[in-house]
Amino acid sequence: MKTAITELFGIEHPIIQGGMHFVGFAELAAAVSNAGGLGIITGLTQKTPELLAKEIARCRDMTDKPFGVNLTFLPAFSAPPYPEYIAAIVEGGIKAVETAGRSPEAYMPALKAAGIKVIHKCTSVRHSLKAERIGCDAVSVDGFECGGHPGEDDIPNMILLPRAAEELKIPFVASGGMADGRSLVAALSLGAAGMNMGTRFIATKEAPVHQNVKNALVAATELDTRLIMRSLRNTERVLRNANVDRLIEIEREKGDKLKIDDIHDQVAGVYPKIMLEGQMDAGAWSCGMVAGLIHDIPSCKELIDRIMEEAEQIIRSRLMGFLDGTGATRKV
Ligand code: FMN
Repeated sequence: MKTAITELFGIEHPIIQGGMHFVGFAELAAAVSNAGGLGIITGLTQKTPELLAKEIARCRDMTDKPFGVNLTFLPAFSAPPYPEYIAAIVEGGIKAVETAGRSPEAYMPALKAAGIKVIHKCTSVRHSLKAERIGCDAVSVDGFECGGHPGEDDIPNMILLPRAAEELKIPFVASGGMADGRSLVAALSLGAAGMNMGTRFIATKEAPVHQNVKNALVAATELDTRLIMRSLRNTERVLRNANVDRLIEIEREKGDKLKIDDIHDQVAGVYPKIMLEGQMDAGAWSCGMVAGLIHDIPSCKELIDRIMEEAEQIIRSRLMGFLDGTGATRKV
């Protein structure tokens, strides 16, 4: 399948693995890229630019296919040394960067000068248009369903994607709630040129996280995520657990007076405990509603091959069937 996204990034299939804190290590990025998608190393999970340079080199040892790096731009008071991280990316020969969080505008000249293709993750049409204006090559349009930070507009992909298609000139991928061939065909139908998956890629053989995390995703349903930190305008969709229930109780008690310090124990430094040690109640961790569509733990290649086969089958058989008259009695 060729789309604007496969051509932009030089990949075989229009499937991107979104950056994920304490998940997007070299093992996962390489496995996704080896399977024909675009694997992404999560830049800030590496505590220093030097460590990111090593992680890029490790990934390069595991794949000769293109892979990218995610750079999440945090509020100014906690800003890591972004120019140094970008230097590590450029020197590592990376040609694709997924930016997220705040606008990457200040860093676009450095990224473009190095010939890097930038895909910015946005949760709204207005932010997508801004990304286009400042020279991003593509956008990852992240609907309300998504794991992580869905923004504050709460527009699901059924509306957000066609709205993005109405306004954008640059290509975009659908992000949030994507899991299988059905998701890919739906995304293409709504105007996207591919899809970005986060949560689904955690439940794969190669994702270097504790087995408890993968099992929790298989066990979870679409009813099991919660939105937290809404009153701080930093909304995050997470998997429900004992500590998330406690966090929500604190939010209820404090109302508009909630400060980040009030929920420090539930959100600060919890990712290593969950992802690496498998302490599933240690705190809040990002997870999409798509957990309801995750029923197994395949390898990245099995997952991507299955998605592409299913997408082709849906297009050639199910959709064409509606046109050639055989579709009326077809269930799948
Ligand atoms: N997005 C970022 O830009 N930076 C991150 O550090 C980041 N960490 C994430 C950690 C986890 C555990 C998950 C599930 C998502 C994270 N995301 C992050 C968001 C994903 O890149 C992706 O946009 C999102 O998961 C898409 O929604 P989905 O989970 O429904 O596929």
